[in-house]
Amino acid sequence: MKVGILGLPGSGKTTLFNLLTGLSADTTPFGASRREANLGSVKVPDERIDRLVELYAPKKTTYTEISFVDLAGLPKAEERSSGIDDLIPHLRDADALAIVLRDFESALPPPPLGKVDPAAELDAVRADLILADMGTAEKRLDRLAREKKSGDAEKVREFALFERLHACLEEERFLRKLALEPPEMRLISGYGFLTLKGFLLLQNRGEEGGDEPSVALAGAAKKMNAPLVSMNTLLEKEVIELPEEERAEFCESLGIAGGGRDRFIRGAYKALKLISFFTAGPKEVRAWTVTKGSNAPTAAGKIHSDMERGFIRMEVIPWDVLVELGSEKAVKEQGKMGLEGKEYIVKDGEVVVVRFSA
Ligand SMILES: Nc1nc2c(ncn2[C@@H]2O[C@H](COP(=O)(O)OP(=O)(O)OP(=O)(O)O)[C@@H](O)[C@H]2O)c(=O)[nH]1
Ligand SMILES: [Mg+2]
Repeated sequence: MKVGILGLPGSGKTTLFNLLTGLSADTTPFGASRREANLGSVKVPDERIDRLVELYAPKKTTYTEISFVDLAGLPKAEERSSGIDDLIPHLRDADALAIVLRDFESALPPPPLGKVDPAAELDAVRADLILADMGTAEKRLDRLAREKKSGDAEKVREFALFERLHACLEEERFLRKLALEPPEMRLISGYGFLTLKGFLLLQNRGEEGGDEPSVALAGAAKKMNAPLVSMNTLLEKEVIELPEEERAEFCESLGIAGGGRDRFIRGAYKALKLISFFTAGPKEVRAWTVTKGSNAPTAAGKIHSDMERGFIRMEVIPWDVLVELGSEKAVKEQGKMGLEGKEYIVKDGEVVVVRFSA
């Protein structure tokens, strides 16, 4: 699973990428070339795993991972001829997009819109995404207009669907606002529409900003159904470079909560619309990832394809029940273990054992 980091030039994308990954990609102003993309992956912090580890003391612990791609800044309006086209292959490839909004003063580089205005930056990025999708929809519509002349009912239906998409974008709304039916989603899944993806917003603060999200951005994020994280990325990097026992005091002296890196990663995870389930034993405690709403065999297939093919049943215990009662045995004795079939929808935080025939 991959999250693309985008935003206007100099909004702090690469600084964020470095905070997330612990890498040291170049952040000299205007230093990065337009096509350059940095790629790195990070463990998703998860307290539930830590609790399970206390219980099982396993030889090995495996967290889930997300990869992040740091992209060049979107071009400014007057440079639009170069378009966001260069970036689109990277964006299409991402499962969710994180938009970095600059809310800090600095001369180097100056704010891309001439002044610090994160809400306006969000509008600019949104407009770019909508424009890109509009281009995709128009290309397909042109083709379908010709194809549907044959009277092919399927093409006629598809044409009508793409007209709906186009109309939605013309109203400056993201495609994810359309309540599309599963067959419609399947029809358009191959086009890589950007405004269908999950989104996450970062309000990138300056020295005096603190880390409470501003009301205006919180409103915009809510409308987009996107988690919003507010932090000073540069400072957060200093924080995590300190020894753990010094962090709290440092944060307090700066008037920030800290923990921004973890908040952001968890937000990204949320934007991806994923849930985690766990397998736990003395050998390994491990988190697995599956799209929200997946059934038990699909989830089992993440562990091993044989488990999906030969799926019989799934033993299910919510992690907190397991931690509270202290052992699988105690859970079973109290009748708190679920034994679920193929239709069962796996929920976030369940510890499972798959029964299958090889
Ligand atoms: N004060 C302050 N400065 C920051 C913050 N985040 C980044 N910067 C500075 O802003 C400059 C640009 O940061 P980058 O991370 O390179 O920005 P970018 O969005 O990757 O820039 P492009 O790749 O050129 O589009 C660097 O000098 C950073 O040190 C922040 O939270 N606060
Ligand atoms: Mg950069």
